[in-house]
Formats: sequence, structure tokens, C-alpha cells
Amino acid sequence: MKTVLVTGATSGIGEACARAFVRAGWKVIATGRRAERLEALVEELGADRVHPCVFDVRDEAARDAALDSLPEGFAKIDCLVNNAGLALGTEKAQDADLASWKTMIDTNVTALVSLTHKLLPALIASKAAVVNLSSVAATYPYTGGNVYGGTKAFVRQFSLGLRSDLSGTGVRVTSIEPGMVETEFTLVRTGGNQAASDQLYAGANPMTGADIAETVLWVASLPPHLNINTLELMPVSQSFAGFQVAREG
Ligand code: NDP
Ligand code: 8X3
Repeated sequence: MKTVLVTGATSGIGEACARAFVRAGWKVIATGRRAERLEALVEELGADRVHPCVFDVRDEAARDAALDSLPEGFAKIDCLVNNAGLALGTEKAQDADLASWKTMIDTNVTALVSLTHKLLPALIASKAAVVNLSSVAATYPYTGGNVYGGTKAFVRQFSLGLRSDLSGTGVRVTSIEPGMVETEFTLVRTGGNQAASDQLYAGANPMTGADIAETVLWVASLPPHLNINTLELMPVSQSFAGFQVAREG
């Protein structure tokens, strides 16, 4: 039975990944800060299939303590899903909060890189699949997307660079780049504004965490000679709005 490590499995896409992988016969190392949500996953999916690891991805010491003591049945990692991440704020750069920018960079970039670096020897040994959650925001700029988009562009380019470096190792690397997925993402982005989150998704028929999880599972389950480099997906309701022009006078 193969094992996947999913960061950010307490909610949204990561939680759906935990369910999808277990349904497909995998074991899951599920990480996140909210212990009670991980315990609920263990309860739902079984302690033999889900191993909870409670840590903040930015806290390398806590992360190492959790991952250096994995139980034997979960010690060989066949897939890493770097999913934990967030956007904070929708303000224009000139109005944005610097602390929020740093939190996004620390979580979406620094922690992702650090975890990947830590696990690389093990991932190479197991010829693993690495699936990184980027975003359409990596490619298409929008007002207020500034640093969030920048972090996701980093994730995309880092994924492609990893592919290059890992040539010949059998490790596969994929950048998944979703558009609008209804999760707690907007609740987090707006500082807990449920009405704003509901309004964004209302009538838009957005993608679900399960939609993305099925895609991640598909990528991870492909025959070992196939690599999906990048995969961009959107709900049908979402598309492109073109350029803006600031006119004089
Ligand atoms: P959610 O807010 O529902 O889930 C985010 C997950 O990340 C939670 O499990 C959260 O766990 C975890 N997380 C955040 N910060 C930390 C931290 N410091 N330490 C540990 N875990 C952390 O959002 P989504 O499921 O939508 O987001 C998952 C990924 O998908 C993100 O990288 C996001 O950028 C990306 N994405 C989302 C899209 C969307 O429209 N929803 C579209 C494109 C990409 P906890 O709080 O318990 O620690
Ligand atoms: C999340 C998608 O369009 O809100 O990565 O930036 S978007």
C-alpha cells in the first residue's frame, strides 16, 4: 500500500485529497495546525490509513519532530502533496499589509521549499510523485493578487526546476494550477468574512476540493513513465476579463 503526505489536510483541497487517496487504497500522512480536524479524519478514515501530524509548516523544529518519528507503516513516502497555503487580503499593493505578505511568502514559498528539501532524499529513494498546489494566479495577474500570485508563480517555476534537477531519478513533479475552488480559502483571505466568501461563490458553480483531489490522485496514479508538468483547471463559469487602461484626465 502506497503512502501520500498531504500538507494542509484539515480543510478544502487537502482534506479532500486525504479522502480520495484513502478511497483509492493509499495511506495518508495528514498534516495541519488544527489537531481536532486531523483527529476527525482519523476517526472517519481509520487509524491504519491516516496518520495525523500536527504542526505549523513554518515551524521546522515541530515539523521535523513529527516527520522524523513516523510510525513504520507510514515511513516510506510515495507521494508528497505540497498543498498547505493561503492568501491574505485583496488590497492593492500600495494598501497591503506587509505582515500578510510575509506570512504568505513564509507559508507558500519558504515552508514548501524547506519541506521538499528535507524529504528529497526519501522521495528519490522511493521514486515518488511530488504534486505542488500552485494557482491560476501564477499565470494571470489580477488586482489585489500581488504577493499571493507571486508565491504561486514561484511554486510553478520551482516545480519545473525540480523536474530538471531530478532528471534520471524517476521522481515526478507536477504543478497543479486551479482557478476558483470553494473551500475555506476566501474565509481565510478575508479574515473570517463568511458573507464575502458566500458572495464570491454564489451562483458561480465553483470547483470543489473533491474536483481537485481527483486530479491530484490521477496525476499521482499515472504509470511511472508519465509526468504531467503543469495542469491548469477552472470552473466553466470562470474565464478571462482582459486588460485595464488608466486614462488621463
Ligand atoms: P483552505 O483554507 O480550505 O485550506 C488550507 C489548508 O492549508 C488548511 O488545511 C490549513 O491548515 C493549511 N495551512 C495554512 N497555513 C498553514 C500553516 N502555517 N501550517 C500548516 N498548515 C497550514 O484552502 P484550500 O484548500 O483552497 O487551499 C489549499 C491550497 O490550494 C493552497 O495552497 C491554495 O493557495 C491553493 N489554491 C486554492 C484555490 C482556491 O480557489 N481555493 C485555487 C488555487 C490554488 P490549518 O489551518 O489547520 O493549519
Ligand atoms: C486561488 C485562485 O483566482 O483566487 O489561487 O487567485 S484565485
